[in-house]
Amino acid sequence: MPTILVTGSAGFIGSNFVRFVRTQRPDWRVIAFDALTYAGNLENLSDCLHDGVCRFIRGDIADGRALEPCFADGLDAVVNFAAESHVDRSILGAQEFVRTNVIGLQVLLDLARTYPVRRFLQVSTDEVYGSLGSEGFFSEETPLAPNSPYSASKAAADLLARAYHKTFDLPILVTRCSNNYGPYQFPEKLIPLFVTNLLGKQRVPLYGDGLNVRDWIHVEDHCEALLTVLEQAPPGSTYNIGGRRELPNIEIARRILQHLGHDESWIQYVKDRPGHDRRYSVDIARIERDLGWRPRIDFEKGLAQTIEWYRTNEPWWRRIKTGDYLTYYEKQYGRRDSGGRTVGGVVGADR
Ligand code: NAD
Ligand code: TDX
Repeated sequence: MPTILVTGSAGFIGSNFVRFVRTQRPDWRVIAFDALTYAGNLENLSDCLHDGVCRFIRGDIADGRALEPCFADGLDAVVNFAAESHVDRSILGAQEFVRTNVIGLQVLLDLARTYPVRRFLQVSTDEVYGSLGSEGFFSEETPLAPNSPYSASKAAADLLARAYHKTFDLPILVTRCSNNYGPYQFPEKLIPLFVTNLLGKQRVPLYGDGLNVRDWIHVEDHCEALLTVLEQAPPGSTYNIGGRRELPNIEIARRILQHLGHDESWIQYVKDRPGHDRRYSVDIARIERDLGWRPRIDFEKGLAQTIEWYRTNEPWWRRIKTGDYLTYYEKQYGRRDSGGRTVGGVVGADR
């Protein structure tokens, strides 16, 4: 029975991936590891922790002592989602981005040298390629040219992963995905921020001229692509993942406004993000050709379902907006956070 370590498992994509693996590969043991930073919310995994499939460990990936017992028990695969992931926060301060996204990965990679694993998947982003004008797209051969402290830290991680494959023959896989949307996304990112603001009768802040373009993919399509790469891709390979659905931000805003019955007076144009990448567009020919994966979820349907998910799950995002979610772990499991980021503790079934 394979055992898989999923780091960053209480965040948006990590928690969706744990849920996806649980349904698609019910015989796998899942160790869900997460520091529970502001972006981590154990509520995202609440339906996964009591069925005997998944075990949760609170810990920091930059702390080898917290991670070592997981590796020492024997792992088949590691999927690393753990990261500081919000571009705007990286502009306010880059230190945590370097610590988690670069040093955290180095700690994980060194443990994978000491305790070999069959597969190590580093979840990266299309932002490492930088920005495009109105023409062209990113292929896996496009040179890395990151523009934000966030994307620079992710690019550094990609290069470190590559070096550990070349130097130590570690079975590294790297995926670079475009912008995700779907349930459980932290409401500081574009789509959940706009939806929850409007549900709370607040206007939506659109940066600059609103014409920056992103390539959108539903998180479930991303999870399916990740599982495909994990199981089928040759070690040392890199795959782009995307939704083939480019839209300027103003169009995202319009669709959300329309769905929720508001007009464009609810848009508030605000100062642009410094270094704001103009356009991302991901060429996914390699994963389609080599591994037979393609995105399946229609954007209009996926967006409508996502907006309805936020409407139905108002208590979930209200607890985030008020800060109550930060005490969920302690309330559920009676453990005290000493203020450090390496509080140990295991909850859920021990398999
Ligand atoms: P997220 O911010 O929602 O979740 C990140 C998780 O990592 C949180 O649960 C947080 O607690 C955890 N974490 C942070 N620092 C940690 C540390 N030091 N040790 C252990 N856990 C830590 O992010 P997300 O949107 O789910 O993104 C997951 C990954 O996918 C990231 O690596 C991101 O770069 C990448 N990615 C995201 C997108 C997107 O559109 N959201 C697109 C492409 C790639
Ligand atoms: O309030 C806002 N107003 C606005 O106009 C916010 C939060 C964003 N925007 C714009 C900036 C971007 O052009 O919307 C676009 C999307 O912004 P984010 O949701 O912050 O995502 P982005 O910066 O594109 O990065 C995301 O996709 C790639 C994730 O946060 C990254 O983790 C991932 O790697």
